[in-house]
Amino acid sequence: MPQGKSGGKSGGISGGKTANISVGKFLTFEGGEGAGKSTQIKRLAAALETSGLEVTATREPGGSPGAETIRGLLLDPAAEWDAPTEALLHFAARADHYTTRISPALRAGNWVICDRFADSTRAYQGYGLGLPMAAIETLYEVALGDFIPDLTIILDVPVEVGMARMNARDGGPDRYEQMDFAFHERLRQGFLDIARREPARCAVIDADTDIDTVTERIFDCVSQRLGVTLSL
Ligand code: ATM
Repeated sequence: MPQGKSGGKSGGISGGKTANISVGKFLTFEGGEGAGKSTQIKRLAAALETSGLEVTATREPGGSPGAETIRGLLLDPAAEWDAPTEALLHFAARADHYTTRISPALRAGNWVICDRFADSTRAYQGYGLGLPMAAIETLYEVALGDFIPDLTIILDVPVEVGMARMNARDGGPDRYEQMDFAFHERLRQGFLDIARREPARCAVIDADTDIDTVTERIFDCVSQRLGVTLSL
């Protein structure tokens, strides 16, 4: 079960939800652009289901009706949010996502896999845009109390590799994809720094190789850390 409040917010303005009845696990995937999160999440979800587990795959920003509405605001190309406003919107979305989707799924025993979570706010709004980490941690406490993922997988690729993969995709670049190399390097180093600070929660996977090898590395990591047997 997730460490900390184990499926119930015990801190923040929503304090009091301390019931420790979760039996599911909460896994998050993080990384910069072009790291391959979506493909790897699909593969992991399928393998966990094959092993007999119920899986909920979700994403941020978004993942619940309210949070998807906020995602629309965040990703609106016409919007010019400053870093504090962005962080507030991400945590508002996250609080709703947690309350209405993540927590109920964990309590039902599901393994929840989330494409991005709070480490993305630390990386993008903190390391990337310069918002003080203390402010981000305050918002975390308000939105989530002491709830933290059981495992965070950080897919690491050199910036030039991620950017090349991104440019090969259909569709125009979004706001962050347009940012310069230095911004993306701050993101990468930010994610690596988060992993160094929280080694029990985070695992860095070198994703600068073919898709099958990355999947193998992820399955090994999930098996070792969470005690399930997964096969390709
Ligand atoms: P996806 O591309 O993973 O759907 O995420 C949308 C963007 O939101 C992504 N940037 N790009 N491109 C990362 C950004 N983001 C943040 O800036 N802070 C956050 O807390 C989260 C969850 C996402």
